[in-house]
Amino acid sequence: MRSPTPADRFSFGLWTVGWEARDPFGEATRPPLDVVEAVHRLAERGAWGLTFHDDDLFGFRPDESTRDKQVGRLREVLESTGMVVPMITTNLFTHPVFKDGGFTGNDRGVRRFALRKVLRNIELAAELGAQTFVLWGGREGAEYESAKDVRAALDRYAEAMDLLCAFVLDRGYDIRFALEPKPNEPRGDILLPTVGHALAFIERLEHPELVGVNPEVGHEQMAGLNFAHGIAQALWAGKLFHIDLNGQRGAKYDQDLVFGHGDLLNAFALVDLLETAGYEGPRHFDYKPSRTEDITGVWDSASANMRTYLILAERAAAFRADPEVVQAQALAGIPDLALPTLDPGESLQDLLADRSAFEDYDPDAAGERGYGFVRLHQLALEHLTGAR
Ligand code: GLT
Ligand code: MN
Ligand code: MN
Ligand code: MN
Repeated sequence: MRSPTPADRFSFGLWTVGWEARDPFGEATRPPLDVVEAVHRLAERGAWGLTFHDDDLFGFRPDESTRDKQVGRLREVLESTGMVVPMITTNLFTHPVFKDGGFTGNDRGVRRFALRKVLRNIELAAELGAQTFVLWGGREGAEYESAKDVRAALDRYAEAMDLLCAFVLDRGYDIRFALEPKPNEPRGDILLPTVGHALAFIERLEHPELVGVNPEVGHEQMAGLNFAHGIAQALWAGKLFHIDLNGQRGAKYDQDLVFGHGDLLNAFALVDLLETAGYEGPRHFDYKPSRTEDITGVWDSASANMRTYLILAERAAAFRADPEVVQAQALAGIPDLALPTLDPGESLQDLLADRSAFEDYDPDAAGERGYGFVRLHQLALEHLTGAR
């Protein structure tokens, strides 16, 4: 397998490799990781970009000199390594002030503070050339129905997004927003819980063209959904602005495993989709090196994400190129689905007049067709596992 290169556009959150592995039951198992060290180690492994929250880089409410110093250190290491910052995001979840949410907290002062914190970080995104601004609303939600007026909360969410879009337009920044859905954790129920909810929300905003989604593999899988299907719909809607790749094993707490270390067949389908659908955005890993790992394990796991992606891309290409697969796809009717159901120029009236479509159609005969989907999927599995 070839090594990753910047042309692959692999990026990592500073909070991923930098996770000290504190969980609800135990303290940190690893020391803090400095941003300069992180960028060097990622660059030497072939990564292209670093992403971060404001708090990851300079903490919550730093004084101006600390903030400037940290941004300066980041700029320097970007310059010396050639790494870029394709995406920035704001932490609206760690500090107690956000315990009932940022944009949709019941407390109006908290909402105004949250907006200012995000606006400040959008300025930094513009300064560093980041073109995507992610918003994960992990604290936007509730544990109890009686605690949140969900329709009012959605009004406030939309109000916030409209303000952020107006800001970017007013300043002339080349930045688009990507909403990251998650069904639950840390809140009992999070607003905009899935890709579908987010897509529907976006269409009701004042500037839908500036807002897309940043789906995370594990988050959709926590909701029992097919991630590759969700991504296909986001692509179809022109809304896949960014993506968080990782692994999740079933509907349980958010595992943030290495990409491919969860549902491997779905990861295979996903890479096949991204590589063939013309997605040109970052391949961003949002995983957590497991708590059992020391720093060697951190860097091994970072490399594992990129290596898995490249392996799956290679296997997916081999799958598509296999003549037996092409034949099985034809038998399964895969190419036929791309044909419009009506002929070019055929009208609804023509369809209504076409006896072969209904009166003379033999549904029983059509119902006897075998599609061969199982054989086709087995061919996929054999390519994926290297058996073919
Ligand atoms: C947090 C969350 C991730 C989001 C990050 C962006 S923060 O780690 O669990 O899924 O992508 O805010
Ligand atoms: Mn996650
Ligand atoms: Mn996460
Ligand atoms: Mn994520």
